[in-house]
Amino acid sequence: MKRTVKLAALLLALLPFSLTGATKTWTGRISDSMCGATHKMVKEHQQKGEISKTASKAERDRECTLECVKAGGKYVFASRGKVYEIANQDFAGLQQHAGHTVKLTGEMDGKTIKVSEITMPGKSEGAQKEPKKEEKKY
Ligand SMILES: [Cu+2]
Repeated sequence: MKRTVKLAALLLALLPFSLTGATKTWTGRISDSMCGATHKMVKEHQQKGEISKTASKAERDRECTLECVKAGGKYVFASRGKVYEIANQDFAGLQQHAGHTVKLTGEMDGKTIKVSEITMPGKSEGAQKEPKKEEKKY
């Protein structure tokens, strides 16, 4: 039973790839162009009162990304130590998953990705690995 479901999911997942060829999925974090892979702006945001000083690491990463974008930064995708630009900044999932570790699907052109889908990895399988409080918060 489980096997059949997995196989069906695999086939469904492969279908768009075979059609376009250039579409891929990566695991990484939605960050911002001011911070890149690490959120070095957190302290600055906290001094301005934009981020609570008692915020958890996950909250800080998320708030930092949102505040940096508000301040003129752009959403970026940080994966395996590299930072990729995102072509379609207005993609709804970017704000929704700011600061989150996600599975991002899109087409890469040089160092820029045009996003077509953003999902949270392990929501169905390894949900217990992720801290519960983060789900409640957002
Ligand atoms: Cu930031």
